[in-house]
Amino acid sequence: MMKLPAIKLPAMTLREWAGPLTADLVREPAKFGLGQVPSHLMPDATTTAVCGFCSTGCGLKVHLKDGAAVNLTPDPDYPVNLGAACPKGWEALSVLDAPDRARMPLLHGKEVDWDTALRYFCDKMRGVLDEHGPEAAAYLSTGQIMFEEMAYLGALAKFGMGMIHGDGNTRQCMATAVTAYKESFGFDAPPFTYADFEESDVLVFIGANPCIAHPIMWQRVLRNKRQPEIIVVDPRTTETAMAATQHYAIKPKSDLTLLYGLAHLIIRDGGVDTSFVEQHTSGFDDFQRFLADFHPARVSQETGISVHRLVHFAQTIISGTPRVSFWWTMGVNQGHQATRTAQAIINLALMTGNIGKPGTGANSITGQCNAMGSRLFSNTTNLLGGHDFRNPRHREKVAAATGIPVDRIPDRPSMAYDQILKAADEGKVKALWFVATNPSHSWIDQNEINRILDKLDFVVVQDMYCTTETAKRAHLVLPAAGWGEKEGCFINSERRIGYSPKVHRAPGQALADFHIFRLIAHYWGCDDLFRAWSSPEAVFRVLQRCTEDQPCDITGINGHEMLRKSGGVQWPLTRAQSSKFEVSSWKERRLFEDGQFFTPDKRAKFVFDAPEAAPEQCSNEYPLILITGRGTSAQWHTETRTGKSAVLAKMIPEELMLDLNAQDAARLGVRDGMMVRVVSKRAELTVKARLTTTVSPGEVFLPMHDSRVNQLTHASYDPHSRQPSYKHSAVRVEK
Ligand SMILES: Nc1nc2c(c(=O)[nH]1)N[C@H]1C(S)=C(S)[C@@H](COP(=O)(O)OP(=O)(O)OC[C@H]3O[C@@H](n4cnc5c(=O)[nH]c(N)nc54)[C@H](O)[C@@H]3O)O[C@H]1N2
Ligand SMILES: Nc1nc2c(c(=O)[nH]1)N[C@H]1C(S)=C(S)[C@@H](COP(=O)(O)OP(=O)(O)OC[C@H]3O[C@@H](n4cnc5c(=O)[nH]c(N)nc54)[C@H](O)[C@@H]3O)O[C@H]1N2
Ligand code: SF4
Ligand SMILES: [Mo]
Repeated sequence: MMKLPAIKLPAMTLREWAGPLTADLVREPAKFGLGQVPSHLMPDATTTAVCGFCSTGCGLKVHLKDGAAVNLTPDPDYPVNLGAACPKGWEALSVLDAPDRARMPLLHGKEVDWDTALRYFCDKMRGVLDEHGPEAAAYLSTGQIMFEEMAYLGALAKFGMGMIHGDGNTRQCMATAVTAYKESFGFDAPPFTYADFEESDVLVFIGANPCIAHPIMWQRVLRNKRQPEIIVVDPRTTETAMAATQHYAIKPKSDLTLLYGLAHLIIRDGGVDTSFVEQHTSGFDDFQRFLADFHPARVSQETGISVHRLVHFAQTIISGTPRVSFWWTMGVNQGHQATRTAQAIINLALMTGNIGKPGTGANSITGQCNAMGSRLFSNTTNLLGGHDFRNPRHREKVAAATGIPVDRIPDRPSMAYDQILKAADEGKVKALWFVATNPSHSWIDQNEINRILDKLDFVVVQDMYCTTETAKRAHLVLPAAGWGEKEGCFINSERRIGYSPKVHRAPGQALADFHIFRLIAHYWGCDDLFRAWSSPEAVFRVLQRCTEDQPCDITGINGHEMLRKSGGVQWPLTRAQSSKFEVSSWKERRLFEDGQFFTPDKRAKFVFDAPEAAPEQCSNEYPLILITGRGTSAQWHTETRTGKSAVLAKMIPEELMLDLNAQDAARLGVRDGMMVRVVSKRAELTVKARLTTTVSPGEVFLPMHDSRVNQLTHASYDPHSRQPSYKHSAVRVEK
């Protein structure tokens, strides 16, 4: 038999291989070169901003000299981060000066002036829409521009230019949570506030790796003084799993069975909060009958967790009726039964009465800085303000609030992202307009999307950088200003609306997305419709009117100024609330304190379905499951931004590494550091093997940040949310 290669302890190997641990970076940023002030540039003024990377939404103090940013530091007074920031936040300014910033519009790769670019854009788009109808052109938006901009895009494309379809990269990310909440609570309403991290007795993280992906949320967990149990459900032994008190390394995509198994044990062992269930929920009896089959022996067999440990997990949630909060991210949202899995988490919170109280909740952590803004204001699946395109009363209301004639509002929602791409493949969609997203790298089964993009009549990419994989395939590139080069608002994971100012000049002729949309409205000839949409703040006011009487009502916010002064405001804030509240009481608010949900009967619903096997299973030819996700706290998605920082470059592995369990490596004769081929039915890549115990035998892991990884992934989707299942593809590894 082959000798097993020597393995070091996982914590050590992670530190050696993946660079410094996030916790060190947060504690001692200067040691890693973060936040250095250039000595010749001593700032003369300071303003505050909200970070434009992840959905934590940290407050940053931006230090200015002669009105321009020279440096930044985390804001100690902002209620989110309380003076901490992760490496990306610290480096937010330096990535703005990269040499590959888009400075001029590019038409077929050649620089042109804005007038030429905008005429071309309007001629081409109008040509497609006139000749082939309103379904022939679509836009694909983002969770990474300000929501005033995002709303302008959605309104311009649909109400102004007459498109029916537009989706966004939030489909890749948040569609599952949206669908799950809507069905269970009656509205897409994450109930929590970050104080819940500090106020729980038990925190359960399912398919979430906050140490890497939301490091400052993790800092909030570390502030918890209740000596909490921290439970992590993740097939991999992540940094977060290492820091947890209990780690359940389940078989990939067996979460639904696990969660039903826990519900079964909670009922068996008398852990149900019957009074909450009777007063505030519906469907529990059917759920209870359904759970009868999920006895521990079966659940143990299907998840790989022993019966003894399942019982311990269930007991941790119920014994002594602790405050339990449940947190989930992409390990749940990206799956073939993602919506039901998210709802199985919601069901656990409901049946144990863990909602609407400090330290509780069924809490979806969002991803991008403004993913929550896109859920309310992107005008893609929902009509502005969480309304329904199909509902004539909603169309009337939004028409009145926006001043747009009602007959310009489509009476149906957009197709989902994958359906738009399918229609493009079938020749029904001829033109696509991408704004602040890079799907040639990030979309599932990448060779397919690239094949489809190459057939289109017209591809427009509006981005900060002209070198993105998608921009390289575009007929027209529109150069955009980025975070810090324009103003507007983001909504973070806890529903907090924060304002970010302009502190840096955009390069060349790059323009704020907001101004690009205004110019397009003008060149298209529909600027009359948007007369009231003259500035981000004016759009903010329009959007406030759209939210009136919705669960996300923000009519009580007195403009951008109030957001700047108050450390951000969580939705809702109605006029009535705002006249009644003191500023100090806005700092932290959670939903459902009165047990009233947004469904017609005000009860939260138990929703469930039988578990099914993932579509692509292992075979003799492809015996390993490929999991993908975030690599380090210094890398952001397709690396267009973070890849430009010399400081961040020192914190990441030099090349793409495949995490491979030592047992599998021994069987394959692969040694640590050897180059191997990873082969799926769709493609093969050559990468460096990293032998580790952080993945189980039979599983391998690749970070999503390398542009090749999505060549391997198998395209399947949750049927309810149509979110791609990025984390379950069959592969083999060859020497
Ligand atoms: N540094 C950094 N931070 C980021 C981002 C970034 O690119 N870089 N992106 C932001 C965005 S948009 C998002 S959406 C979030 C994502 O934040 P996370 O969801 O926390 O990150 P991921 O690494 O994609 O996935 C989380 C975990 O799911 C696990 N997982 C895989 N399959 C399964 C499964 O079947 N069951 C369970 N229970 N777990 C599984 C993976 O092993 C992984 O550790 O991060 C945000 N923050
Ligand atoms: N295999 C695998 N693939 C995944 C995932 C996974 O876990 N595994 N996760 C998925 C998830 S959760 C997500 S959110 C997606 C992210 O996928 P993408 O959205 O494609 O990733 P980003 O690199 O964030 O792309 C954002 C783009 O917007 C540009 N940009 C930034 N700011 C601005 C701005 O203000 N204006 C304009 N116009 N452009 C701007 C950036 O330069 C960049 O090109 O990836 C998904 N893909
Ligand atoms: S945790 Fe997220 S919001 Fe905070 S500094 Fe890092 S990237 Fe920015
Ligand atoms: Mo995401």
